[in-house]
Parts: sequence; C-alpha cells; structure tokens
Amino acid sequence: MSEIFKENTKKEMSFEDFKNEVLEDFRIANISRQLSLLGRKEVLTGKAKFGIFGDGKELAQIAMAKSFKNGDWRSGYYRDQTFMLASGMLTPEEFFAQLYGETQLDKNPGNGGRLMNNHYASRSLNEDGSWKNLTEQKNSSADISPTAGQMPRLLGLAYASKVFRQNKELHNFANFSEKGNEVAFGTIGDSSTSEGHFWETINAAGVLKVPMAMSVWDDGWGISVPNKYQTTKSNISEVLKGFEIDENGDGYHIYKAKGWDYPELCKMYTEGVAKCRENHIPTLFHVVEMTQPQGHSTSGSHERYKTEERLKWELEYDPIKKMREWVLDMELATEDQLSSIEEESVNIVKEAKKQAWKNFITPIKKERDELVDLVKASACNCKKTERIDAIVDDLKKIIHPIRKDNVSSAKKILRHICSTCATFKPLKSQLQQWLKDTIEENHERYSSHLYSETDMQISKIPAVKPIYSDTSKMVTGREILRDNFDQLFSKYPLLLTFGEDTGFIGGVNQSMEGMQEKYGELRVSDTGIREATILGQGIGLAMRGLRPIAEIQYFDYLLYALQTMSDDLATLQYRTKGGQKAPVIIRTRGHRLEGIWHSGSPLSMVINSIRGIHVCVPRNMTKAAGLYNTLMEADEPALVIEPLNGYRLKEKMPDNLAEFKTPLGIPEILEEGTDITLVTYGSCVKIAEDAVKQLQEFGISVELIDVQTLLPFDVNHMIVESVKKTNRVIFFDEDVPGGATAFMMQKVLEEQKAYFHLDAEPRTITAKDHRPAYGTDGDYFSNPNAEDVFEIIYDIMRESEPDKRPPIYKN
Ligand SMILES: Cc1ncc(C[n+]2csc(CCOP(=O)(O)OP(=O)(O)O)c2C)c(N)n1
Ligand SMILES: [Mg+2]
Repeated sequence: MSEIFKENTKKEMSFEDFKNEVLEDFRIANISRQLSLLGRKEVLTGKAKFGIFGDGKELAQIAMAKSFKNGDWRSGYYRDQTFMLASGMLTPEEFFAQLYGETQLDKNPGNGGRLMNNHYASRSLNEDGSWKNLTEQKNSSADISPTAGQMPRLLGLAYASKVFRQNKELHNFANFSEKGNEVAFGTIGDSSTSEGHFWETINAAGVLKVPMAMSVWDDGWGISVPNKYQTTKSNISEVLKGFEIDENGDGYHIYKAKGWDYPELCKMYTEGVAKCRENHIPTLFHVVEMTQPQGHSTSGSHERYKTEERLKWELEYDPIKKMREWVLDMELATEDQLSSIEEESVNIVKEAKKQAWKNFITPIKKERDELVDLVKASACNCKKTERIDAIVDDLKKIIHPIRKDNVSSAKKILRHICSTCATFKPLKSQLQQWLKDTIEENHERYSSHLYSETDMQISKIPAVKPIYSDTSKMVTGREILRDNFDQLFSKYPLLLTFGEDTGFIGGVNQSMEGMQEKYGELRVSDTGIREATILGQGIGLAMRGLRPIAEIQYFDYLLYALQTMSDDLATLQYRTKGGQKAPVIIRTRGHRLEGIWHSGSPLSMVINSIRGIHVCVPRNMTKAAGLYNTLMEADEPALVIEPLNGYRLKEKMPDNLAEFKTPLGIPEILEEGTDITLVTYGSCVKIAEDAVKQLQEFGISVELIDVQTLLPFDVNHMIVESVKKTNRVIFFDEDVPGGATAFMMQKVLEEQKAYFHLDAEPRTITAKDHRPAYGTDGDYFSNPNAEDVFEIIYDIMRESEPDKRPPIYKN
C-alpha cells in the first residue's frame, strides 16, 4: 500500500489527501461514464443528432490531466471528454449543451453550436479579438474530425515552447508563455496512427526536439477495422522503437501502460510529462487495452464486428470496474463509499442534462410561441386560413421543435396570407419582419466569424502607398522582398519563418538571403520536406501568439498541406466562433514557369476549399511585399502566391519598406479603356499587358484590371463600374476551364450584377484542362498566351463592328 502511495503522490501529500484524490478521480471517471451513457440515450431518443463518446478511456485521461498545467495545450480528438472534465475545462452541463448544438456561447463556450459533441476548444481570445493571458488558463486547440488532423498543429503548439524558451527576446511575452515551459499534449486513436500526418508529425517533433506529450488511445479498433489491418506488428509503440531516445539525447521517451491500470497510468504520466517539460524531449504514451463499452459512436453497434469473447473481455477490463476493484483492494474506500459516489455521479449527470436541455429548448420554444401568437392574433375568414391553421397546428405538435421548424413554417404561412384581406395585412408585414429578424439572428448563430470580426480584420488595415524618391533604385524583385522581410523582422519580434531551404541559403529564390545570419536560426529556419507539418507548425505557433510565415516551396506542393489548410486553419475562427485564431501567413510561389510541377496555378482548388483564409495573387514583388506588410498588422490567416517569374525582373525599390501596405480585396485598374474589361491577376497580368498593346494597334481599347486578391474579391464592386462603361467583360487566368475565372465571373455577373450591362457574351480565357507541358513551347501551347487573348477579344469586338473588323483567324 505505502509503495503505491509513494509512487503516485507528490512528496508533501498526506495519506488522507492521496485517498481523497483517488476518490475524486473515481468520481470524475463515473461522471464521465454517465455522460457517455446518458449522452447516447439523448441521441437515440432524438434530442441530439449524433454522439461519440469517451467511455472506456477514462482512467488514462484522468492520469494525464494531473500533469496538465496552466499554459499547457491539448490537441486531441473526440474521445477526450474525461480529460476535459478532469482538467476543469468542461462541465457536465457544457457536455450536454454541445451534444444538443447549443448556440449560446456562455452555455457552449467552445464552439457555440458549430461542432458536434466531444469536439473541444478553450477560448484564447477576448470578445474584441485580443489575447487572453494564455499562461493563466488551460488551453485546448479546437478539435476537428478528420483522423490525425490534430497532428500537424500539435507540432506547432509544441514548437512554440521551444521558440519561447530559446529566444530570450521573447521572454517578456509572458501572456503567451512562461519561458517555454508549456507542454503540448496530443491524443490520437490507435487506428488514426495509420495516417501520414501522424508519422510526419512524430518525425518532425523528434527532429525539432519539442515538448510534445503524445498519447495513443489503443482500443484495438478503428470503427470495425482491427489493429492488424492498421499497424505493423499491431503495436504502435513497438514499431516506433527506432525513435527511442539515444545516448545523444535524440529521440523520444516511449512509455506503455494498460488503460485499466490506474496506478500505473498515474506513474507513467507523472514521470513522462515532467521529463518532457523540463528537457523538451518528445514523449510517446501508448495506452493499450482500452475499451469501448458502447462501441464507436451512435451510428452503429460493435456487436456486428467484435467477437463474443472480445465483448466479454471488454466488460471484464472496463477501466472503471478495474479502478473500483483496485480501490477496494487497497482499502482506500468501502463498498458503500464507492456506491454513494456512483449514485451521486448519476444524479449530477441527470441534473446537468436537464438544465442543459432547458437552456437549449427554452429560447426555441419561445421563438415558436411568438410566431404562433403572431399568426393567431390575426384571424380572418379568408379561404386560406385553414391552410395557415394547419401549419400552425403541425408546428405546435412538434415535441422538440428546432429553429428550422419555426422558420420553415413561417415561410410557408407567408405564402398563404392573402394580400387583399384587411385583417391579414398587418400579419403579412409583421411576419416578414419576424422572418427577417430571425434569419439575421440565425446568421449570427450559424454563419458569423468565418473571417475576423475584430478591429484587426484585414479590411480595417489602411492602405499605404509605396513611396519613391529621385534616388530610388531599380532592383530585382527578390531584393525588394528580402529587404522588406529584413525590416519586418526588426519591426515584429514575434515574426519567424521556416520552410524547405528557407534558412541557410535564404530560400530557393534568395528572397531570405542573409536573414538567418542576421536574425538567427530560431527566426529563419530550414525544415524537412513536410508541407502538412510546415503548415501545422505555423498553425500551432500562431495559436500561441507568434507570427509565423510558413513557406511552401512551390504552389504545386501546397496540395500536401491543403487538407490541413482546409479542415483546420480555414475553419478555426468559424468553428470556435471567434474563440481562437491562427494568423499564419502561408507564403508560396507559383504560376507559369517550367513543367507540370513548377508552373501550376490551381487557384480554384484553393479558393473553393479554404474559405476562411485570404488568397493573395500579387503580380509583382512590390505588391507581394505590401501584402505581407498588411497581413502583419492583421489577425487573419492568408496565402500569398508570389509570381515565380518575377524574382529577377526589375522593380523600383520603395523607400518605406515594411510600411507600405497593399490592401486586400481592392483591384487595380492598370490600363483605362472603353471597349472591353479584361480581369486577371498574378503572372497573367504581364501577358494581358502584352495583349492590350497588340489590341491597341487595332484600335481596340481594353480596360485592364488586376484583382490582386481572389479572397476577398473586389469588395467595393469596382469591376462592375468598369463593365458599365465597356459593356463587355473577359476573365483571364491560367487555371483550368471553369476554375478561378468561373469564380470571378460569378462574382461579377451575379453578385455585382454586371449581367445587366453586357452587350456581348462574357467569356473566360484559361489554360487547357491538362497541366502545362515542359519548356517554353509546352507553356505556350498549354497556358493561355497574349495571342489567345488578342484573338478572343478581337472576335468579341468584331461581333459588334463586323464591317470595321474583317475576320483574321477564321471566316
Ligand atoms: C480522414 C478520416 N477518415 C475517416 C474518418 C471516419 N472515422 C471516424 S473515427 C474513425 C476510426 C478511428 O479509429 P481510432 O483512431 O482507433 O480511434 P477510436 O475511435 O478507436 O478511438 C474513422 C475511420 C475520419 N473521421 N477522418
Ligand atoms: Mg481505436
């Protein structure tokens, strides 16, 4: 007995305290289990839509929570309710609020109804978007559902501690870190370790030597697929042995314990996390023999794929049952004491459920009653009254109404209100008003915060023009970027950049030349070839207050990071309803150069999958530098695609480096014209300029517009103003047909209503469906060129002036 006491307690703890702590742990385990059991019932009776629970994983999470301190971070997955409870980041009532989809932030503070249950997040930001003191609270980065999707960001959360510890200049940012003493805790299911993100992160964390405490919850299954189909040797810690720490201090501490062995788990985490925190050594905790008492989720039953024998084993090795036996064996409590804890847990959970449901349903019922009262107050004898009554009666009959029922009924009622009847007249306008207000409220509930809503949103950063003087020199584009970065590094101490070849040689295009030498390896560093975790590194760092520029060497390789961009970064503000932010700048280069993988411009792939991140497509390096300068003042993530063929072209060096700012969402008119509006961006601007000159020779006047950013897109509707003048419009880029040109067309024709001002068919000029072939000829025949632009515009103009313009290329 005394052995166990010694192994599991802090030195100063009394036996009484130890006992109480054990019983408190038993209580949390029971509360958590009751949440799982009752949570499932709430789904099966239709009050909640879907449920996924952490039953069978309770003890390891309680043990882990003991080492989780203020300032620490979690990046985990949907089994972690016990950890959240044990670390004080979740109450039983909040658990149910999330299950129901509660939209009131004070009741469901992690996500305000945007995420399904067991997806957790703490709030890092005050309402005005400013940072809270992250070292005075426990932090959970916001969960996502894709398996292993939590891994790339975990790397960044852990790496931030290294940066804060080793870069002494950052020690005064005490609201972000206490000199890098924070540990980033990761959790993942055994089967999800099959994902590439897991391996990439494990390797990178070992290389970077960061305080990452990674737990694998091993219950032997990924839904219905057992370990033998997931992991070599069916044993993740066994196959990770090559990562084990060596005499040089390289590698991981690797631990293994059974998910039902409470004292062993407590010992493992106490020892492992302490070492991880102190020495910044990544650590792996493999927790085996975990169970899933209720199966994977509410959408299936594990009886379909687990053997009788396995199911029996799971009952026997239920962690709470095992803990109970251990407590009794150790004589830490009596049977009666434990029973009363169990009973108390049932009551706590029932009460929490009742309260959460009341909170959830009351405002919805109130909305419904308002609607019903509104309609009832205005009875008349019109024929359609019956139809209206029927809708109202159906609505009243719904036991658990949701907002959809209210709005859908109101919309249907409106269709039946006769316009002539005097009694109904006020009803019509009242109902219209009710709908308008309700839809606005629901917009706030379900659609706000895709982008920042603070004073640091990009639209609030004033534009500043580059200043030139008589002595301003013409230099290559890469020098403008380099000198601008130099100024940014000295202006913003939290700024750091990393990527493949970014550090020692200063980038493949030399735009970071000399920066590592000047600002050190912590601020300008090389990484392995691992795009997903380069981005994840950026996300985690930015969530902890740093200002990373994560560099992806070529736009074509962004695909490796796209899942993380789309699922994690792009949704972060939205899925936490403004509770967390990660203003990462993703820097890359693209558009035409050479060959299939160094000339891509797959903008539609990006803009349609990363709404929530700004997409900047500068035509030259001065514009690019100005965008970086704007983004550094803002609190939003963005992708900047520098034009690959612009590094060696000459531009004038501005005097006000790091100060001039290119605004986002504001196109620039590069040529004024009267016949046709040509809308483009990036490297296509140069081709368009060539085409515009060729057309001028034939008396065709083109208004050339560079949109500069695709997201946001022309926020002031400048393009439609141009179309009002020219009555013709062309969208031009080197994405696939139906790609980003189609996006621009939809924006201008539908959103800006340019359709009403057109005298000619609107057209797109794009690349071919295939990727561009190698070499200059490959490029010329795969991508749109100036002659293509000339031809299409000439033909459009010929339609209106056939006599003046003879056919050239076809009759
Ligand atoms: C990328 C991705 N693929 C598939 C799924 C569907 N899915 C959800 S959970 C899951 C099994 C995960 O098993 P494991 O990692 O062992 O975690 P456990 O549920 O057993 O705790 C699968 C396949 C998903 N969420 N994301
Ligand atoms: Mg599993």
